[in-house]
Amino acid sequence: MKQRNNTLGEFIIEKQEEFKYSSGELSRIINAIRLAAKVVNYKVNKAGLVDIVGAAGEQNVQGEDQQKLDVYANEVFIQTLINREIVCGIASEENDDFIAIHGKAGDDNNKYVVLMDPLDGSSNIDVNVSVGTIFSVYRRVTPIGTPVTLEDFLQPGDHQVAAGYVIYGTSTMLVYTTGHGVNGFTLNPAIGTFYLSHPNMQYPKDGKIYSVNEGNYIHFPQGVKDYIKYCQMEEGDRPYTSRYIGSLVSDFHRNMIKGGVYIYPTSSKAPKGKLRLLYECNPMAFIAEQAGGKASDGYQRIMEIKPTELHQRVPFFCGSQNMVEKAEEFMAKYK
Ligand code: P6P
Repeated sequence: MKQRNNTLGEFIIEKQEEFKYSSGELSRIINAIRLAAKVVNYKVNKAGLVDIVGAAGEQNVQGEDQQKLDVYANEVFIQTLINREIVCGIASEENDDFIAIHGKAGDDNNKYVVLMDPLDGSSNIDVNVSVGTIFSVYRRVTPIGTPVTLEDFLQPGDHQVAAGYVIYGTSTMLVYTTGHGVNGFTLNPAIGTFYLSHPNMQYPKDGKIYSVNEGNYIHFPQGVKDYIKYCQMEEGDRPYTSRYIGSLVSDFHRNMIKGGVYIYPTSSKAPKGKLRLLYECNPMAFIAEQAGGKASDGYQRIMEIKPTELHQRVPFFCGSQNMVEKAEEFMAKYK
């Protein structure tokens, strides 16, 4: 059947009935993210032209130099969500603590929380490599009408009601799921409209691309070292191709279209891994599983992990099901 050239706005309205518990608030969250993505996209595309490139001189909670575009993107997404009065709390990679949001009437009646990495891969901005925004949405677990608490954010990934990313690349795309498959929308910058360009995205079960920072090889667990050697062996459809952009959203997006696996393991330099569970791994895992892919920490499903800290890090193995499972086989040998 010819896919009608839906705009994101039309798509959200059409799918509204799928949000059986939502009175339209979840749709309004996606719409808020749609607007913020356009605003950030405009600045990202101008980054080389105006003085917002380069470190802001401050450091974020991760101790990483905060690029001005990081700060800008964080403020745009936070403000857009606050203005729409649809969430009761926001957690961001750029903020030490979560942000409690009270309605204009000072109420706490909104029932969703949003967690995000407003500009992942921002160290690539100065070298003109694509970057992305990652977001994750939960229903709050504490009583509506009471102030949001840390408990509302420390939920396992299986409780997500929506997750997605924006990739600011050769074209700007918004890819998201609400638990009913994964759909990708491409921005037409001339008119500022997202069009459904990638309906029902599926992770190929197999692939020939592995994405890992092999510069850390000597620091990797033996199971990861063995898997990398497996990928490099001359046998069957191997050796695979190594592709690592250094931007999770970009590597993930390419692997979802072409087939592949992304691995950020523990290492002696990153004993718990580098990626954050709440606003990088869980949302990408939700998308991966909804597209028929897989996401684990090398041993268990990412979305089963019960979070204990807002910015906790986990090892991340994500992508084509058969490739993740092969990597897990090597990891299991040394458990
Ligand atoms: P490394 C970007 O900082 C990021 O969080 C991911 O987007 C990316 O895949 C990874 O870290 C790159 O980390 O240590 O390989 O430079």
